[in-house]
Amino acid sequence: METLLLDANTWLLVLTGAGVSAESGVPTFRGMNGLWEDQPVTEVASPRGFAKDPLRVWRFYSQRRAGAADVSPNPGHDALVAWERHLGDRFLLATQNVDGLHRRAGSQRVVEMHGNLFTSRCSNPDCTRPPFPDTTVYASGTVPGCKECGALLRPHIVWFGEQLDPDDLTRIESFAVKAMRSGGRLVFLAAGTSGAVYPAAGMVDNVRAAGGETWLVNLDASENASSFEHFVQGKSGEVLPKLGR
Ligand code: BV8
Repeated sequence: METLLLDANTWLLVLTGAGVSAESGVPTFRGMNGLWEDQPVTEVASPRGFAKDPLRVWRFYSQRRAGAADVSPNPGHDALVAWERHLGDRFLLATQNVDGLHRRAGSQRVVEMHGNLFTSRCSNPDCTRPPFPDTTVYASGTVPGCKECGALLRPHIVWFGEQLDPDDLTRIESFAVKAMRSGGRLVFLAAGTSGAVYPAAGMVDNVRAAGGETWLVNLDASENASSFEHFVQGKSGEVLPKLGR
């Protein structure tokens, strides 16, 4: 297997997707028995779907909240924690995953680009109540209401058609700019993602345009696999612990 050199000159930006949590038992979105198989994504992960049927959306997210609470990080998550401890502020992890497993494994320099299953917020944009930690698995048939304004609560998740948090995108971009300005070697590694969802799927192109090195660790060739210089095929829980040196 190729080796990823993590030396004093390396700045490492990692992007993870559902494949990194698959070995913890969290279902992925696409492919065999993926989450979206029996849930049309527009019906359960979009503002329109929530407006149309909040019960269905809360049933979908409550099931995932319960599932994610029951699983544990795997060696792929642990390898990323070790890389962060080795590289310090020359490491940043951007995750599309909303299951919270990276933080539970010990990752601290994490940007949860698509939000977090264990946070809810008021669906009323004019409400002053900020997003809050919420581990409640709401019983089927329940749509929780906001204590402050009475509007429906919603998962604090970025749905299709919704903008990502600009602060998150700025943090990721600033890391890459700082790496390039330092004269260091910017390395972008994507693991466990189908490369199907933007803007996350476009990160590899941005890094290549900036002259960075690109790696993909995935069970099979992702949609944007051809954009990566290095492709290590395999399970992230097996590949990541051996890849970094
Ligand atoms: C936005 C929350 C501005 C829900 C999610 C440019 C071009 C085309 C379209 C667009 C574009 N820009 C914006 C869009 C529209 C849209 C989009 O990208 N659509 C796609 C379908 C074409 N993007 C948006 O709407 C984004 N907002 O850009 O705002 C805007 C708005 C409208 C129009 C233009 C601009 C918001 C995107 C966020 C959506 N929310 N999640 C939830 O999680 O419940 S995305 C959803 O898919 C999940 O978060 C998930 O993380 C993400 C990506 O999936 P993956 O993580 O990659 O998982 P997947 O199952 O697909 O793949 C797993 C991979 O792992 C596989 O390859 C498999 O082989 C591999 N694997 C499996 N096991 C293992 C493994 N690998 C290693 N080891 C293993 N063991």
